[in-house]
Amino acid sequence: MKEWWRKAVVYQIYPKSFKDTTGNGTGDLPGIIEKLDYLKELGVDVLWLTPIYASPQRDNGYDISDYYRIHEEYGTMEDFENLLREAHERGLKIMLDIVVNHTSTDHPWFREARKSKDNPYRDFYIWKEGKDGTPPTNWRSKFGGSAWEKEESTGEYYLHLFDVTQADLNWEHPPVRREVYEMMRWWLDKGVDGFRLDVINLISKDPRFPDDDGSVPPGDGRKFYTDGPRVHEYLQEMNREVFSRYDMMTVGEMSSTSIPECIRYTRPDRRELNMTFNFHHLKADYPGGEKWVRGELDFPALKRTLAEWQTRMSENGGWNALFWCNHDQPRIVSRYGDDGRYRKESAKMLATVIHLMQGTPYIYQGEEIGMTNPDFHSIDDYRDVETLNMYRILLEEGRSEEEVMELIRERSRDNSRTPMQWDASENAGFSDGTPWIRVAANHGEINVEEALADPDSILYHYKELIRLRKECDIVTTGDFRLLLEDHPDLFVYLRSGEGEKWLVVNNFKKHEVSFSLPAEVASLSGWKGELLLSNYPDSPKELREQTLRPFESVVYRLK
Ligand code: TEU
Repeated sequence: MKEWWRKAVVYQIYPKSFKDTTGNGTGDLPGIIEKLDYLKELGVDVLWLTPIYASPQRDNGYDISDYYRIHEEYGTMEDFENLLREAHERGLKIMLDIVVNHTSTDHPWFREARKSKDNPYRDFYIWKEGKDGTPPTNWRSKFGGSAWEKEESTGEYYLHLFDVTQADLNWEHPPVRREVYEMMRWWLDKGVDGFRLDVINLISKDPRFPDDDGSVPPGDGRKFYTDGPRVHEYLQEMNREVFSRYDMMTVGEMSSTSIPECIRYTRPDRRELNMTFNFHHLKADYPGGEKWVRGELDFPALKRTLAEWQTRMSENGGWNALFWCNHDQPRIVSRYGDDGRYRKESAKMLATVIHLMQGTPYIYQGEEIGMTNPDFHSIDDYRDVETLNMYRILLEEGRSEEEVMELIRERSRDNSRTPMQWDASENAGFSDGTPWIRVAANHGEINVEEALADPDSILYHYKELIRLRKECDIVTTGDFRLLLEDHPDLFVYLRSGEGEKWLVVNNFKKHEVSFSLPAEVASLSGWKGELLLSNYPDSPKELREQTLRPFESVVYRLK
């Protein structure tokens, strides 16, 4: 099918935490092969693997030291080729994570570059003189601290928007771009089917490198490199040199981006990317956009944001990647749902909300069984570089240990990185050794084995959503309209297309809410509705005024 990616469902695998077959406590490629039948059964089409390349693992593989080798703990190139073959035999596609905003400082390019100012690889990275003993600009790293590190041997600073061991590549330098395109083609020639491009909207920096005057929050320098001056030119070149030559899919991870920019990135006639991830809906519980401050979900803001991205992208020919979870985000059921008494109901409701919007949905490992944040209490249980940096920085700022740990429990990226829960055994069936990060204590109740045995499980709800998408084109092509915009508890929307209308009604609250038909629906001729999907066994079969129970979600086909 032309543009098959519009109708596809993607499943994200974090290999480190998926399935260990060697007993070293770290997941691996043979572990993924072992679970392909499970993924096929779920009904997904594409598997996105977060980085599997050689890496010192300071940032779990987002710090690459060799783009052409498999990280040892994950297996060999032969294992990768087996995975590709086994996946393809089952009709599953493989998407790799491409990290080219930066490399590890262990990459041979950087090892050369740091040696001297006239090294042939010097310009692969971004070097600047300091200003009277201070860094070249006041830009902040996304993981805390300055975005510049002084290299003692030459006295110049290099830029790192992330960890100090993740040096930003200099995209202005043509040999960098040539190397990147060649590497991409090398993997595509092997048979991979798509790329997820890490922070790809950060690759073009303002060549003036100005200080951030703080006039636009958060004032950390991002306005000088986010959706930067040459980013569209680079992506068009990448498309010409690489993507256009293969039948593949591309999704760009876009940090702090905007709707107009994402329209530009994804409009097919511009020949850049197929779709983008944006994070605005996952900041609805960040007060003032700040991650490291506790906050409650601003529900009206969440609805407004999702609806705006739906309608404006679609009206202008753009395409969204739809998601609640990934390896950087806390578990959605613990965040916008309820991970206690209403775990099942709220996880299903959230799944319905995201899967019935327009775009290509992504499921992050464990989301389909309603995995929760692990509720760790000691900083020693955490592994993530950002979490450990912020722990130190927040304490230095004078915040109390208790407050900092509370924040970390809520916000840490490790919330989603604990081992996949396959069964109720000691390490959740993830590993026979000691897992690299602790398994969540609730794996006795929450695991794949249990979900497969329970016809009412979250897993089967996901399966049903995937089936609906496959069988009914309205899910892919229909228009989206937000209804009851100002309702404080309900997220209601209407999809229209293919000669049908679907009404999707979701209670985001832990209490009962009475629902009466929005005027737009009541005025439709006859407005008889047939129940297509719900998350309670006895939701009304026909559409009518009703009382929605906590987190109840109902979907009607209107006739
Ligand atoms: O993340 C980019 C990114 O900006 C975030 O989602 C980041 O985790 C957040 O700002 C921290 O608060 C991507 C990867 O998904 C992430 O795992 C990597 O650490 C990062 O790029 C660097 O490669």
